[in-house]
Amino acid sequence: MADAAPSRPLARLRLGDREFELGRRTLVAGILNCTPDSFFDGGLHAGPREAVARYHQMAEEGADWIDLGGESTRPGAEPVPALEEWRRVEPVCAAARRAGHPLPLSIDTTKAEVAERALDAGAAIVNDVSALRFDPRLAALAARYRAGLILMHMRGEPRSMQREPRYGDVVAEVRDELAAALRAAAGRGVDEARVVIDPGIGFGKTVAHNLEILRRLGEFSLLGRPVMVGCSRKSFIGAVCDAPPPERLEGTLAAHVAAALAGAHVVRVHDVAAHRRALALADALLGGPPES
Ligand code: HH2
Repeated sequence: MADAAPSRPLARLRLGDREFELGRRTLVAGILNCTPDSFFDGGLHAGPREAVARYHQMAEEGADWIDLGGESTRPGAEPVPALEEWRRVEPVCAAARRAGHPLPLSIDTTKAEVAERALDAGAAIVNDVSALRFDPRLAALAARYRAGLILMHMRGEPRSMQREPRYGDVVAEVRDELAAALRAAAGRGVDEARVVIDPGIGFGKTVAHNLEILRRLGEFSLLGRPVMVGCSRKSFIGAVCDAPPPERLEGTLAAHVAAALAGAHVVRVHDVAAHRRALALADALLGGPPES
């Protein structure tokens, strides 16, 4: 009989001098938006004290890394000046450093000025939702600091990306555009072993496009890099589950379990503890822990 069990290819990720094998367990990147206007947690962690408390809370809940952002990229969002963006995230970078970086920190920015300050403060990964389109200097910077680099796919820019996005074959086109971004990164000195790819759920995609990407996520493994996915409380979940952002946890867990079974190595989430529990099941189905 054919083996119908889901599987996930292992993938290696280099950060600094260290090399990690991804895929035995789904990694959880906890979202920490120090913004007044993010679509779900906007304003909740905008103050330094709340942001630092949230960092420690997500670490205790079992996050594998923290993705720190100071600019919302929700549809329609306006860009924030680099200095203001850095002012928002700096207290968390400082607190993480004081705590001896118990978890790797990724800086979710499209600006080299912000990324450089975060890398100086000890961030290990640059999360670029424009895949080097907005600020190509991010590539040389990531290379110089020997940091990880997340290349996320987006069509257009946040201000306008949801105006009638069109694709022929969305998976093939997103994958080809990510392949081109990977080549551009390598051309600017980035070691491919440091790159994570992300199809950019909700970034210039309709509900149908997002569902198609999740269904066929396994096709992204052809690029040979770890795959990250971020569905957390996004509007396609609202559309499918008929729920506003505060009521999208169950849909988010379902989407991320499906993503893990289809090959995601990392999921980007607002709700760390709930994901740890849900993903334990996905990982068990994939043949990983628990061992007993
Ligand atoms: N989604 C958001 C922001 N950054 N980075 C990656 N790699 N993948 C994603 O899917 C992704 C991302 C948008 O979500 P959120 O940060 O929750 O909201 P906002 O942009 O409003 O701050």
